[in-house]
Amino acid sequence: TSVIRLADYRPPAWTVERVDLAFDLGIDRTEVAATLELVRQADEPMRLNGEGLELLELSVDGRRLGEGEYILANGVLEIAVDGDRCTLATRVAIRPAENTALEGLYLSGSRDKGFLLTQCEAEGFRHITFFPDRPDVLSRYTVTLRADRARFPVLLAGGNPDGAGELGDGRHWARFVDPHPKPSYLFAVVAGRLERISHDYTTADGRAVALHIWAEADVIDRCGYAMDSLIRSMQWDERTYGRNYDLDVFHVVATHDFNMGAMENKGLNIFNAKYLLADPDSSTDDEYRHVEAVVAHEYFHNWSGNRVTCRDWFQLSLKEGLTVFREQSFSADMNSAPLKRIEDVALLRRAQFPEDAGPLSHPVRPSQYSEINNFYTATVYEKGSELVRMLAGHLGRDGFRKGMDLYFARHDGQAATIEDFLKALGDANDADLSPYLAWYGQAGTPRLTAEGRFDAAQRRYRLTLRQRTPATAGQPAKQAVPIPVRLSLFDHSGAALPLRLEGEDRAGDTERTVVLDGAEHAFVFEDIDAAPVPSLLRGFSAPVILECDYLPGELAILLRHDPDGFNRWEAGQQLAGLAYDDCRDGNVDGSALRAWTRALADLFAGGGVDDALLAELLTPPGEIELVERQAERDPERIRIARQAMLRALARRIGAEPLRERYEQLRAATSAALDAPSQAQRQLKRRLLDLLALVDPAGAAERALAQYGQAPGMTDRLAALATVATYASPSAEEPIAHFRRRYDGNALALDKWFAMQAMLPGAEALARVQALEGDPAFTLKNPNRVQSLLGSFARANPTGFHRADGAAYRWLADRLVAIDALNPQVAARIATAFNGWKRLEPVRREAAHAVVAGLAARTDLSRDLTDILARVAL
Ligand code: BAL
Ligand code: ZN
Repeated sequence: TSVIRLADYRPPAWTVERVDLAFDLGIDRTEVAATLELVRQADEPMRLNGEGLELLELSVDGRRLGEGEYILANGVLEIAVDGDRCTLATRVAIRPAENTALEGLYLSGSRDKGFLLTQCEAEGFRHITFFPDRPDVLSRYTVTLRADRARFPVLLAGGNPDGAGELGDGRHWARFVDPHPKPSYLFAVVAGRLERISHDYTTADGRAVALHIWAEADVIDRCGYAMDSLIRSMQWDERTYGRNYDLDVFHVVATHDFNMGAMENKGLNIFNAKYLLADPDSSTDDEYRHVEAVVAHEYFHNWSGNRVTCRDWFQLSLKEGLTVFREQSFSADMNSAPLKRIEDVALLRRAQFPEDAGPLSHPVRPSQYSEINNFYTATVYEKGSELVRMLAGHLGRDGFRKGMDLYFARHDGQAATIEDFLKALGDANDADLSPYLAWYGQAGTPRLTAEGRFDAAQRRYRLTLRQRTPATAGQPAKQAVPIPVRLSLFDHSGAALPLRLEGEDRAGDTERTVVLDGAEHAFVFEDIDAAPVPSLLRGFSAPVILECDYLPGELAILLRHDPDGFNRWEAGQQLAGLAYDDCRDGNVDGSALRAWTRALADLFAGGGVDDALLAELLTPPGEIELVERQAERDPERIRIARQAMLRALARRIGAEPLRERYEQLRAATSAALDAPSQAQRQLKRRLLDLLALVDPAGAAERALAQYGQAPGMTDRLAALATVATYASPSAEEPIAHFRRRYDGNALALDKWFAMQAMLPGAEALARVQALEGDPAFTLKNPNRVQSLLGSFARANPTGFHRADGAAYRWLADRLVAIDALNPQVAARIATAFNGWKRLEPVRREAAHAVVAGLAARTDLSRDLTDILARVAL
């Protein structure tokens, strides 16, 4: 397969000023007539992308071209044209119902009831019409849709409505004009039987906007929370960044058949139903938060992505990292900032750190790709957001806002680069941010080592910071990056000390940020009376792995006393890591295990920590994160050690206090969505799981009762998972009950499949295979495949990594089948093999055989081939 390189970027030889598209929509066959006004930019032939298009007609400046007057090969239509401008007209036919890859125009749902929709990012538009399908070609779109009115009563495209009417013979039409030039990946149409909810919104700058959320009739009553979230997002972007919406109408559409989470098409966002629909009976608290976050994310793209877009796909993080950062800030403002930060950092560690440490590692701005769809990754999104967070931290709140204002003003209507972004932020603040570019070009998670030396005679504390980034796939040599380290020093009573660095005349705050911008630097703090406990990387000020030889007791001081919820959690996570080491090494009386359990038991008993934070503190790093602490990875042993540390914690707290606190929370149970109610549910779940380790019968009884009485999905699903994990025979009945209760509710069934796919142990494979036989299971629906196969392969280490390799072989078989339908989905699931090289020898051998076998095939998609080739290396 061919490789595309950032270094080879060249501006487009022809751009498109205007596009006029007319669709004659049909499920089996749709005709697309396109008229493009092209302008020459370089002395080259015109080249347009097109895949899977049946070319019916082609003309230039009104003259039809015959064969021999153009070349159509390998997805490129090449025409030699004289002059600097021309009008190109094409007519093509496409086949939506046959499109199982869900890229371009396709059918969601069944032939008789479903609707048509598009997905164009990254390169889907070329499956609809011939076009220079690259993000640096920005054009004004006019779109006319024609279709049978009874079958397609609703016709939508991006932009403002510009007329509609009847055509006779039962057909109708609608036209849309988008005044904002946009790249082809933001084009969208939707047609079918959909219902809507609406809201009249007025922007801060006075524009009346009709907001419409569309969904199929059976789920339209679950869109209210998304509408509320959209309104909050619009207001927040006006308030926080001065960004107003810029069309008269904003559509959002829900579909059950979608490869991504959602898509920010200009004026016509399309959502995976999973991230749009919410109701208490079928959605968990986490899902409510995800709906709010994803609605915000897609809306925020209207400026960070749409008005200012990416020059090429290497710059993907320019819009994604920035928009994730904006979304995280929004969610922190709407909910609890420390809890949001805990959630985001936990996700980064669970998803991005392993990616960055394995064969699929790549920089936030990759330098090459063979399939761009495989770069919508945790690195581009989550690490990308961390980089923006460091820049924002560097500039401060007002400086960052000034920088963003300049970025939007300077690049509005343009396709920009990461350099443009750093330059605008820097120019607005007279700052040089170019050292941060190194972060964008370098893969791997830096290790930050901290070493403290206290000098009693001089009353000084010398903190030496060093950095090193391990070699990653294809990138052996690494350079130093600027690492902002927010820090405090605590004395042993838990009080934060005022900080005065050597050379300063006065002590400042108790918290400050130092920047390590070379391989090593020592920071000397004055007026320190006793050896302090450093609290480093506060707020997770840089996406690095901290290596610091803390004594367990020192971390316990931070865990007990730090006033900041996030830092307290972070100290607890580090201490839990040491406690895990004790359990792994069979050291049941280890000092770290004792310090961790004692501190948490005291916090539990003391009652000074709110429910939500307590639930987080009681959750040590998961099995996937803990693999980093093993030389030879054996998921079974990791689970055993982790369960042992949780059991030690439960014993230390005591079964009776666990039961008592659980009962108090149970008595207060409601379905309310406010933060305290959510926190109660979260804590209740933790307590039930801890109780199961010391009082299995008592926990099972309570979980069964909770399942029966649950007022909403959060309590219901948590109870079901606890019973199924710790008392599996008694789970059969509630599992069957859940299945019947939610028959026909796709999103609830996804959770039912996923919960079972994640039940630990070697027997998980047989369960998953049995679930494949459920009539609701299909390989054609991405959400269903993710919920069963994805959850099993990527979130059930003991199940997937069976020592006999049976799960590897089974997954390989399914990957081939999925790939034939939907390459993007197959490629995503195949990333489960990312860490195979660091497994213990028996599993490694088994995984190797499977990966090598798959990688040797020549009949797989470019998407899957690319992942396999990199994983197998
Ligand atoms: N642009 C793809 C989906 C998203 O990140 O919003
Ligand atoms: Zn995005």
